[in-house]
Amino acid sequence: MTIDASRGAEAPPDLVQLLTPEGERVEHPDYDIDLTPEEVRSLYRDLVLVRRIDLEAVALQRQGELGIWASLLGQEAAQIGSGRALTDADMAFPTYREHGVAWCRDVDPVKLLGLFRGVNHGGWDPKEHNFHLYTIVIGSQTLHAVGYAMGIQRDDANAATIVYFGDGATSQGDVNESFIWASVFNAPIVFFCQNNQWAISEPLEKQTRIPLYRRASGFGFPGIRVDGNDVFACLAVTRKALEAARTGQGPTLVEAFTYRMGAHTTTDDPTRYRVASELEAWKLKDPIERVKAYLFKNEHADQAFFDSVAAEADQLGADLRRRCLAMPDPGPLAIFDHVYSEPHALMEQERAQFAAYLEGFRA
Ligand SMILES: Cc1ncc(C[n+]2csc(CCOP(=O)(O)OP(=O)(O)O)c2C)c(N)n1
Ligand SMILES: [Mg+2]
Repeated sequence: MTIDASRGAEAPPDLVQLLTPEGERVEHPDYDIDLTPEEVRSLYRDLVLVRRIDLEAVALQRQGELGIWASLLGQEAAQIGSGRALTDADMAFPTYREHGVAWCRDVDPVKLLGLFRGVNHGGWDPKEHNFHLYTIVIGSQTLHAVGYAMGIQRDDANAATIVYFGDGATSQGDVNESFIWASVFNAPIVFFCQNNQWAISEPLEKQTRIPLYRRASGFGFPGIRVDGNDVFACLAVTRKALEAARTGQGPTLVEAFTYRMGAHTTTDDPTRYRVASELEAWKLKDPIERVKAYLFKNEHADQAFFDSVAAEADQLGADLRRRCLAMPDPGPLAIFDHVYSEPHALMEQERAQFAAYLEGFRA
């Protein structure tokens, strides 16, 4: 396998950026945004808290309390920026890594852990939060999302759909089919691709010969690349794309150019396939540090503010840990629940058989 050590060292062309890694505000003719100091502080708080949720989950997995965890480290801005662009009426379809979007949809973070602890199949009500359950089968949620978008289009709802997927997922048939359906039916959807440069150990070069956002033009809708480590730009670009969807202008592909700073999941060891210098180059583009620098430089926040967010993060982490450990294990027969929405003869038969088998241990 060849490794391109220069990947990520330079900003790619055609990248919408509103906040540099040094925390300088830059203007963009098509994608500007006017944020109050309070709004920026709120985005900073979101970024810090979701990083903390993620860190705590990694620690819980390392201590044997979760079976596996997919870290979002490095992708906080892409998720918070896009997640905060959503209205309550919009619907989001995540992969398994969208913990930051879940935060924006008001999903209690402990509910994210149930699936990874193996105590449920995904612990929230998608309808309550307009946030679908996590999807592990790569790319399949794009088809679900386009179907949903076509539904709300027929309902004439003032809403849009957003679907998240990775760079690797763009090679899946499902994703390409969903692009075609969305395009031809002018579905109100935003395809939000977090290009974190890797699909487990496969680098981006194995997925595409052109920048991913340029794929959209072949399907007949606009594609745009945004600095995925810039929360302002992710917010501005996603907001505009969602508004286009809501107003009958059809789909947009947003490529959030970012980097997976951690392992693919806790079962993965990235030191086996990528060079350390690549990670070091991306650390300089940390999504949280640039917002902190911006707030400091512009005197929009003082040390007391940063300390209070850090204290809130500590408390959130401790609370998450406590509530994770308190999650009850399901009974052995629970596996038969929710397989079908209505009673099902075969399922009842299998449940009875398994109950009888378990009963045999009592004697
Ligand atoms: C259909 C399917 N094929 C293979 C896998 C195994 N798999 C899990 S994650 C992954 C890589 C996904 O990469 P990407 O789309 O870039 O998302 P990322 O994990 O980087 O966020 C693969 C191949 C799967 N879950 N589903
Ligand atoms: Mg990826």
